[in-house]
Amino acid sequence: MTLNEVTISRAILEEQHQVFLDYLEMDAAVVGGGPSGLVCAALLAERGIKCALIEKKLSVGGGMWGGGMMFPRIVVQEAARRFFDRFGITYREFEPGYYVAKSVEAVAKLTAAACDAGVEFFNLTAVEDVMIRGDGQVSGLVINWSPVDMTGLHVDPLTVACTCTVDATGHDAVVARMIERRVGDLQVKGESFMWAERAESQILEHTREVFPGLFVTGMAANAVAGECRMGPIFGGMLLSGERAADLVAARLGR
Ligand code: 48F
Repeated sequence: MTLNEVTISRAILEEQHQVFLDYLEMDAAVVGGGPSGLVCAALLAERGIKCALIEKKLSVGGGMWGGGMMFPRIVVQEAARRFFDRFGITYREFEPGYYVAKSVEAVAKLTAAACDAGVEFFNLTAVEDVMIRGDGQVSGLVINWSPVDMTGLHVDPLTVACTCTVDATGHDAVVARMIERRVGDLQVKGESFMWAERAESQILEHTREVFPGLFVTGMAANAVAGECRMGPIFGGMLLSGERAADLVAARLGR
């Protein structure tokens, strides 16, 4: 066999073109591939829900790679240890109730779980706006290539339709803020000071549908609520991703 460069190009273009066409309409779009988004997308796809994860960076993983202050270790508490077991993430008990794992392994295993479940990944793709029509629901996302966004090129975007959208964009709550700017009834209060116990215990309450068709998870949920931040303890992110998946599935009747 002699390798043909054009065949390689054709394989990539035809395959991704078909996938893109297929995902112009989907059940759920998760915006942001940090820990909460990865868990949410994986658990949605596991239920057979057609779900895409849209990530503006080259790689998914968000703030998990860096552990705490670039020491590549993360901690979860007892309430979330089951996620380490479920996703096959190696860990050790540091003190009763505190479990420590490698951040790189955690990202890799969550990503692998999402792949295995059937999540379709659109990386290097930035969500720059939402579609809201007469029914007042978020019914689609306006997307563009991240390099277009980063370089400020004047290139019009494309739009995908989704029944449910999950804002998993972390501390900036990017999607919620897009709506806040133009619609009065959604307020993004912004995250509050570091207080791990409070932030972790409140996050499930803040993980909810904040606007018709828009759910928030992870730090985006705490940011919308004006809740505290928690630093490199990640149990709340995993639990929140699971809660968001439950809420979206219920909305979709699945
Ligand atoms: O920040 P991030 O990891 O979100 P998270 O799941 O987890 C927070 C933790 O990492 C940590 C913490 C808790 O322990 O405090 O910070 O809430 O990941 C958010 C992802 O969203 C992407 C961004 O690149 C990152 O990977 N993102 C942000 N804006 C957009 C986006 C956008 N407009 N379009 C697509 N992706």
